[in-house]
Parts: sequence; structure tokens; C-alpha cells
Amino acid sequence: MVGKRVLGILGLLVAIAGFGFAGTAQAQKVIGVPHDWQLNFPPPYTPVMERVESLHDILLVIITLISVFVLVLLVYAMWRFHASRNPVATTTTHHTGLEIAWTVIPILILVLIAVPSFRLLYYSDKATDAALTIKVTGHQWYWSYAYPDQGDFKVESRILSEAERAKLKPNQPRLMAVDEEMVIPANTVVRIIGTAEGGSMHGWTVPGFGIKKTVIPGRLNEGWISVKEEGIYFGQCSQICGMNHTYMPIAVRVVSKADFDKWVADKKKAAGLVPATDVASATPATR
Ligand SMILES: [Cu+2]
Repeated sequence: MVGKRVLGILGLLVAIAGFGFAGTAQAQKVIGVPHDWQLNFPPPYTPVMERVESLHDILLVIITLISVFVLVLLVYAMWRFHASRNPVATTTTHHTGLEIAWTVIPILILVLIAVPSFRLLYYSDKATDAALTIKVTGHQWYWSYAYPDQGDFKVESRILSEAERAKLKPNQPRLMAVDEEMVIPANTVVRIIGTAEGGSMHGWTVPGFGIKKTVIPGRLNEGWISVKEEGIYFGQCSQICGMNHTYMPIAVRVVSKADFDKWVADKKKAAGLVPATDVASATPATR
């Protein structure tokens, strides 16, 4: 039993180390990939994730204080009421004052935690003044990204094939690199609306962005991101969705506004949305 558990922990450590190893030797443009011996959250890349991390830091202090308090009580009770020091056990069964205290104080602590928690939930829920909307659709088993206010083209994002994975470029982490990334401009509020097609839900999750949207067939869920630094960021489907759940990574390429406009123009041209000769003068449609 214990041997099995030790083996399990060792296996987990090897898996974590292996995952970290896969993330090494990146070009500097790849951001937000787990690294060796990583503990805690990835660095925050969006305003939402900055707030998630500060809420986490406050909660960590609160739960540490509570745990230490309970531990001290426990150790004190073990010492003070040991049979050698306390041969005749007390018959006390109730203490009204104590019971009120251990009911009311935890309620107050939970209310105290709920206030910033709900504030953050609503902050991350709806984009205010989004400059761009992207519709994320989870398929079995890949992602597609539609740009409804940029001429309504769509890109499909699939994990690299096994042959491509055999010769990865430096900016392509194994099992995370895709053929077509979602592309967004830096320093821009991007509204993400997510849904799913086919028989299952998926989870559009990029840890460094603080976004984790469960996408559900027949529903639209909303969130938003705004990323300062240009680069390629990675995430993974976080809702068990079936056979190839492991093989539908999320890659987001954050580029300058000019590069984004150029990318949009190329995509529109490829989709036949603008005459080939008119690409240079084409500007993204405004909503
Ligand atoms: Cu999945």
C-alpha cells in the first residue's frame, strides 16, 4: 500500500520533470510554458490574472493563519489533556459562548473572503470596451477561432502532426504547438465568446491569462483578455472531452497592432473576403 503510494508519487515527479523538460530550450518569444521545478502560478500576463494572483496571495495568508491556529490548539490539547497530566477527564459537553464563537467567526471569515472573490468574478466575466471579439469554438478535437468583427473569417487550430512533432522548431513546445495560433494584438481588450460543436464540452484555458472558459454546445460563454507582451502563449483544453482531449492544445500569438492588421488582411484574402488586388488598402471593418 505504502509502496504503491511512493511509486505513484515518484511517477508523478517524473511526469512533472518530463513536462518541465519539454518546456526548456525555447526561443525567447515563447511565453507562459511551464518550466523545470515550477511551483505556484505562472506569471500573470493579463489584468485578470494579476488580480487572481493577488486574491490567491491574500487567501494563502488567511488559510495559513487558520491552519497554524488549529495546529496549535491540537498540540496544546494533546499536551495539556494527556492522561498523565489530566487523569480525571472532564464531563463538560456544551459551552454556549464557544459554540457561538466557532459558528460566527468562520461565517465572518467566509463573508470577508466572498467580497473580493465576487468582485473578481464579475470583473473577469464581461469585457468592458472590447476592441475586438473572437468566437472560440471547441470541436472534437481541435479549436477554431472566428473573427466576426474583422470580416468574419475563421481559423482552425490543430496540434502539429506526429511527423511535424518529430522535428520541432525552437518556439514549438512538444504537444502544445499548433498549426494555426489564435492571433491577437497586444495591449487590446479582446472579448472571448466560447461555444462548442459536436457532442462534448471543452475548456478554453490559458493559465497565464487567468481565463478558463468551459465551452458548451448551444451556449455562449464570455470572458476577456488583454495581453501586454508580444509572444506565443500556451494553454490546454481543461474539460475532459473524450478520446483526443490531450491533443487539443491552445496557442495564442500576441503581435503588434500593425502585424495583426496585416495578418487579418492575409486571412481575409485567403478567405476570398477582399479582392486580391485590394489587400493593401483593406482596413478591418469596425463594428
Ligand atoms: Cu478536452
